[in-house]
Amino acid sequence: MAIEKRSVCPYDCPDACGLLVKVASGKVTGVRGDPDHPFTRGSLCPKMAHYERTVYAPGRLTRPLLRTGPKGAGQFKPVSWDEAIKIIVERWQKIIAENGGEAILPCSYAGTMGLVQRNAGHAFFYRLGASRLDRTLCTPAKDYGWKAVMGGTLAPHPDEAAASDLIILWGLNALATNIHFLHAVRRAKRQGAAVWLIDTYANPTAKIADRVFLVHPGSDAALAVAMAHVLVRDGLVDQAFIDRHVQGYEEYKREILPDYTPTAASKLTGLPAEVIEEMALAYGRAAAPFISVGGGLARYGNGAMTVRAIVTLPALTGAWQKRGGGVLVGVATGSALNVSLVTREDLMDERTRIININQIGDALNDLTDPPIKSLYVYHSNPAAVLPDQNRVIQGLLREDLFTVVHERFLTDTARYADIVLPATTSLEHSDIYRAYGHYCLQRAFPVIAPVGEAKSNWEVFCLLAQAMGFTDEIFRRTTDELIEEMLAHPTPWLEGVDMARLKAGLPVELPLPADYKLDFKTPSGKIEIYNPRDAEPLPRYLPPHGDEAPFWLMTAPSLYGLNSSFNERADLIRRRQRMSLLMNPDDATGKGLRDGQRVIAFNRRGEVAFYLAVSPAVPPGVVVAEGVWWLDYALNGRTVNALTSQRLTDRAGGSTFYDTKVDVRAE
Ligand SMILES: Nc1nc2c(c(=O)[nH]1)N[C@H]1C(S)=C(S)[C@@H](COP(=O)(O)OP(=O)(O)OC[C@H]3O[C@@H](n4cnc5c(=O)[nH]c(N)nc54)[C@H](O)[C@@H]3O)O[C@H]1N2
Ligand SMILES: Nc1nc2c(c(=O)[nH]1)N[C@H]1C(S)=C(S)[C@@H](COP(=O)(O)OP(=O)(O)OC[C@H]3O[C@@H](n4cnc5c(=O)[nH]c(N)nc54)[C@H](O)[C@@H]3O)O[C@H]1N2
Ligand code: SF4
Ligand SMILES: [Mo]
Repeated sequence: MAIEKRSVCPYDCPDACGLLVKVASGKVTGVRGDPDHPFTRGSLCPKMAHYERTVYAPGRLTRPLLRTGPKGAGQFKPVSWDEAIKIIVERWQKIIAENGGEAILPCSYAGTMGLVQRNAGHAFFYRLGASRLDRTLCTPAKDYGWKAVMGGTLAPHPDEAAASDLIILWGLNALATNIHFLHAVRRAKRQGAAVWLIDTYANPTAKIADRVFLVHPGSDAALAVAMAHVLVRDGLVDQAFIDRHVQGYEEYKREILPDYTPTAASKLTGLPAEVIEEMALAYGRAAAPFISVGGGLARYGNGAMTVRAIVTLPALTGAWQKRGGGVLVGVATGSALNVSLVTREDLMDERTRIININQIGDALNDLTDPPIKSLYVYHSNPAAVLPDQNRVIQGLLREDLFTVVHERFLTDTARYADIVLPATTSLEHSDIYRAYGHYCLQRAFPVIAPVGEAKSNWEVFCLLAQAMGFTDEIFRRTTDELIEEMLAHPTPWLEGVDMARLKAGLPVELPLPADYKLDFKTPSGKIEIYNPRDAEPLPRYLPPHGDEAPFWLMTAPSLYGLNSSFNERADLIRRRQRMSLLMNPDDATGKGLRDGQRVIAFNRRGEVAFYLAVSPAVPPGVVVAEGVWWLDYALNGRTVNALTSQRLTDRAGGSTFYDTKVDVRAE
């Protein structure tokens, strides 16, 4: 007889859905959304509706593997865990003796968002003295932009958007990446709210928007500052709110806004000046406008500044004091649990060098003193998801690089490994999850036993620590003991939480203080349009990096994949169809290209073959490649990140995936 057990979706998605998992005779037979989850309310996205197909996918790794063929050939033989751990530790001890601990580099990212398994390697690698990794692949520039203006202010509760009369999805493909936010959007719409999408192409979310505004890639700051120009010019600002809560309004008005007329911004954004006027007036006249900002517009050389310019808007109209008004950049509840009990930075003897994850391609090939001699990858697929794929693969091909990959599947990266270790899925290990799109916390217990010989991230680091002779007590704890320890550590967030529910694996919502939206946690206690701590104290438009090529390349999310996850799923691959490049009909005609033919997108970093999909959803001068495919599906042995670059954002060392230009030719 089947029973249902609670769990949490572990993926890197703002929603962190509550799951009810059907189990019969020790096997998962189905998954549905947990109707008792306060934010996700019983629905799941198409990717997770059949999570059991991922758990039992034909490609699931069940035993440790040792490379037998050339690097990258994917030829391995099974070995025991004891053998695998022994090979790793002997090789590392030799590397440490010859080159020092910094010759070893961990590479992990966001395959699982659980606080223990996600951070499982930190204590071990600090203790080992390995090089450190700056994990800035996703949206550090977006977070920087928010903090530069708002400091540690709490984000508005996403469900508040239900009370808004104008919701702006600013570079957010919510239908693919944040579907449960749409619950509030739909409620607002039923009460007459307008919904706008501001994007670089009419992405799938366009169909739920009343208006779609397409801007030139990397130009949103010009739009935001020009909207501010009109708001001030036409007296649509809330002077009382500004006097009380805003720092730097006069400087912004005097030094920045005069240059940003709608006409000037039109040249940068491509939007007609009258449309910019219309947008500003509608924003200024809305009773409670709510902006939700996506990550894409921050993945440019000017990303942090763009976000600052957008975040400034509700300060001008006083939208913060209205129910339903404000701007949501991301929910930050990182301090709810004391994760340093797991990460244990104190185990680091000497501060070792830091390598930016976006620049692993160069680091693997160019670093000396010491060179990287070993890469340990867990819950990430760097060969597919990092920028500048040719450089990353060039590094992974090095005969003298000892690569270990702990994975659920034989990914693009695992193919280049010397040792592959099988990983559990989230249904096979414990963890505790927070979310970056809402205020819930939830603990998850294993629902089934590990498939084959799979082990969790934490278990593997405990084995490695023992084999290395590390006697620190932490490496003898279990995942559940670490979770209990975090839960026993008081934090302001946990006060007022029903701990019995949380410990039992039920979703709990962290309580928000009354009036939190007007409690501006910045050094001045005000919204800081003027930020004296930044070398650029006022928001303005800065140009993105760009490239010498005619088309901007949008490396946009897919509805049926999540970064490179879900490529194991035949059902989802069928829905994604094939590696396509979307192009505007006039551009295709201009290039003499036909719908459906094979083309090569290229720039100085690489060449990637796609099927051309001619589409009016894409404006001229832009091409779109949705989703990150595994190399198994590549047409010419490379996927989209062979085109993207290792350049960083203006602040916070972030990725610049969208700041990429290419040319296109027939294959
Ligand atoms: N189905 C699905 N869900 C996902 C993911 C996925 O890959 N697939 N990824 C997960 C992860 S790790 C993250 S970080 C989030 C990301 O979630 P989002 O923030 O929604 O996704 P982004 O990749 O940032 O892209 C959002 C939109 O930004 C647009 N965009 C690009 N450049 C610009 C610009 O200059 N201006 C404007 N206005 N728009 C621009 C893109 O065209 C795209 O439509 O989603 C998570 N959820
Ligand atoms: N071109 C382009 N590149 C992108 C993006 C894009 O939109 N376009 N998005 C970027 C963004 S926003 C992000 S956040 C990154 C994401 O980059 P990654 O975090 O590397 O994400 P995934 O591609 O999902 O790969 C995660 C891997 O972890 C494995 N895994 C899952 N759970 C576990 C576990 O418990 N243990 C172990 N050991 N393995 C596990 C999965 O099988 C999967 O292969 O990609 C970035 N790269
Ligand atoms: S990927 Fe996102 S929307 Fe889909 S089930 Fe997981 S948390 Fe929910
Ligand atoms: Mo991300």
